[in-house]
Amino acid sequence: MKEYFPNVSKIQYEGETSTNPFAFKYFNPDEVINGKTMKEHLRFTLSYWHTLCGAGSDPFGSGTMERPWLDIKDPIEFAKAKMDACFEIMEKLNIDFFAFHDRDIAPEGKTLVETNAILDEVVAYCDKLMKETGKKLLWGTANMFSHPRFMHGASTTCEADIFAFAAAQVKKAMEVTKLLGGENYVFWGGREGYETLLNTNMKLEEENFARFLKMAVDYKKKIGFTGELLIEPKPKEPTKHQYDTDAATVLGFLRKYGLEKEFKLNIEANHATLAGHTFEHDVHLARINGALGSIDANMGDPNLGWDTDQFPTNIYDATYCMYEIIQNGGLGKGGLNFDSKPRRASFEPEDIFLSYISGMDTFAKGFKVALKLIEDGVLENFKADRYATFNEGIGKDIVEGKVDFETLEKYALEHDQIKVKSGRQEMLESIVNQYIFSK
Ligand code: XLS
Ligand code: CA
Ligand code: CA
Repeated sequence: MKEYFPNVSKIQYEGETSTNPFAFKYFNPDEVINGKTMKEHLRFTLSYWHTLCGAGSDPFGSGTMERPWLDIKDPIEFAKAKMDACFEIMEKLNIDFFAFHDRDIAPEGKTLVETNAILDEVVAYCDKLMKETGKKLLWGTANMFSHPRFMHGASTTCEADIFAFAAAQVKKAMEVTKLLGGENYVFWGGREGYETLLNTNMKLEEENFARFLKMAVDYKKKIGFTGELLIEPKPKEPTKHQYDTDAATVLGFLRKYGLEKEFKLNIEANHATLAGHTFEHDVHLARINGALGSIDANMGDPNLGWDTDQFPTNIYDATYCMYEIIQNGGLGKGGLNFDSKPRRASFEPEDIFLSYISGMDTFAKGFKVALKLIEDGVLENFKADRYATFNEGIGKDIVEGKVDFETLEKYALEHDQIKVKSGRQEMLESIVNQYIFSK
């Protein structure tokens, strides 16, 4: 097989004193922690769309990315070359999983029949490489946002024929995901939203969205796909109002339509922050509702109001995210998918590797910090003490549902000289810093 990145050899762990940019400083894949290797804990995943398809274009300029397969003219050969490159990158970075949209791995043909045939050919090639290398598919999904036919949405479109087309596309994408042993199937509502109520029947769109998801659940069961179905919230971009705004909105929607047992959430950092939350807020909310499925690991830029999908280098975000994942008992079938892309000016092939190294090291370090914080119980002990009044007396009665407003009024009239305690936020932040700074 052709080597696409001859200048980069397999990335090794050299430890935090290393000055080699092409080495891991914190991610030591085979280091065993609590009975599992770091690699098993973190389940790092390559995002096919950014890594193999991202051209580096933006609204002001064309693509910049130098990629060694760009001169291949035949569309199928082009697709297979990208697949080869994908496996080379995973091998060199010690990444076990990848994730894709149907249209990332194979181009569309002139008809849906032709498109499906092209997809089958590339999937067969992918299957062969997976069997040879042991690499795994974290999730598959359908791209129902790039093609102009989806300008009004896919399952929330105003055109019934488009709804049917979208259903056919998801059906096929689920089959392909199952064939490749995918551990999850993701729904990100690309154009499932709207721009103006002047032309939108939101009630019908929302109901159709639920109908679509129900059909997906039925089909999953019919074909015996045992992976997890995940919904990925995002508040805006491309549409002004995306229906899957954030974790809370999606959980409410799923409950309204009786779908809450069928779906978990794929939480993306940059989407949580665009929704006005912290990353850890949405991860935490998913966890305490038993719905934490997987993570799209990236970060936005607080100075830019859009989905910049940067490789995650923020140690606080990584630590707080890993804190939730550890408390969740891991991610199960989920993983840490780098839905991240190098900046437009980081255009050389080597930048792919440098970007992944930065993200992987950040999460590896965040994992260790979070684990230590949990083992030492610093934050959880503080929280337990902060809420201790609910463990006894009137607090216990409240929690156990033994009191009503009248009982509580009687109690309050007799206990109205109350002393409350400080929340100690700065102290806790300083403790977290200490755990991050100390070796
Ligand atoms: C776009 C989303 C998308 C999903 C998969 O903003 O992040 O890439 O992860 O469709
Ligand atoms: Ca994403
Ligand atoms: Ca994104």
